[in-house]
Amino acid sequence: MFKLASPLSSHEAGQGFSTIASRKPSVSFVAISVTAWFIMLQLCPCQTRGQHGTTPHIKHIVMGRCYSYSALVNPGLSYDCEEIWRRFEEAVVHPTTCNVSVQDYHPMFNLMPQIWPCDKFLFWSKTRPLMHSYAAVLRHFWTLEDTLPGYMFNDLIWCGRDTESGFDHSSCPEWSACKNHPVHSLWRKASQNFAEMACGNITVLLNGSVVNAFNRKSMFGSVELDSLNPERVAHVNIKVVTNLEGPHVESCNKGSIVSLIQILQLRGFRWTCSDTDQTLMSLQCIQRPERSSSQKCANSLVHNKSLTSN
Ligand SMILES: *[C@@H]1O[C@H](CO)[C@@H](O)[C@H](O)[C@H]1NC(C)=O
Ligand SMILES: *[C@@H]1O[C@H](CO)[C@@H](O)[C@H](O)[C@H]1NC(C)=O
Ligand SMILES: *[C@@H]1O[C@H](CO)[C@@H](O)[C@H](O)[C@H]1NC(C)=O
Ligand SMILES: CC(=O)N[C@H]1CO[C@H](CO)[C@@H](O)[C@@H]1O
Repeated sequence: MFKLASPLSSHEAGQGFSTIASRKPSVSFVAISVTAWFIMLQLCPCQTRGQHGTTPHIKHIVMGRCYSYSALVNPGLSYDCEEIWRRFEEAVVHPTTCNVSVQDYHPMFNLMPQIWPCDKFLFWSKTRPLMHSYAAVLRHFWTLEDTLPGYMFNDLIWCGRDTESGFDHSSCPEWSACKNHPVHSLWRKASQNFAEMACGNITVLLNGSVVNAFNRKSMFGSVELDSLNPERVAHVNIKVVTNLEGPHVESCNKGSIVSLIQILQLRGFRWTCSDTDQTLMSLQCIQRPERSSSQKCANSLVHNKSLTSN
């Protein structure tokens, strides 16, 4: 229910999180504050205010998602969910709060091997909501959230306590406060694995309405790009998408996308770049019916009946 500052928006690295601090308030207070938060979230997509503790019931959530994933979402491989939780707990609660390295998660990740079919990998940065509908419409895409670790830890927050063992449920540090933040390290490792496995044609969805659509500090720019293997990846197909109402800040030949293309070229990738993708445009029109009357949407919806372009 609390779709908040997701770790997957780790793709906007360096931000803090927000969730509901768990104390023991009365039921009505909870109801009021939940409502208030909900309203705030509708109004304010800013995901920055920090200082909230480990997500309540994290063990049940993580293990429930693990069982759900192996039984329903992606049946086939079986995972030892109990053991995965144990390794997770060992990684998080032993070192100091701000010092959980990527290596500390290796034992846990070793229990989660996954193989993905080629041509399905979808990477994104600062386009999370649109990415979700895009992946839902073009059913064949796989994102980090479709991997076991992505599925299990999506939207959760966690950290240990410095002085005693166990999770800290009252407050966790911001990402920027730690060299090795427990949440950040897990997402680094998950993103790295995901990118290393990528093969065939891959798609990268970037936001042309922001400065630095391609940001070297984002999870895509700092981890995933460097983990892509030019021998496995046939084409990097970049799609730059701007908000219908603008601003149109970056495009395939403007701004940081140009640097991305340079990096790809230097590393020997073949690439394509599109900033006029009809499917993406139509999706935006459908999601914002109040804008569908705009000329852009009218054209795109009348002349392009089918959403699945290929
Ligand atoms: C972080 O942990 C590593 C071992 O996991 C240790 O070598 C290092 O000194 C620690 N750093 C800090 C700042 O606590
Ligand atoms: C681009 O980023 C802005 C600011 O974060 C966001 O409001 C907008 O929804 C994003 N656009 C797309 C197409 O994802
Ligand atoms: C991969 O992408 C290239 C360039 O966009 C395209 O020509 C090719 O048909 C694609 N291959 C597959 C298997 O999708
Ligand atoms: C009006 C409009 O945007 N039409 C587009 C529909 O889609 C085709 C390709 O799929 C484009 O060439 C048209 O420009």
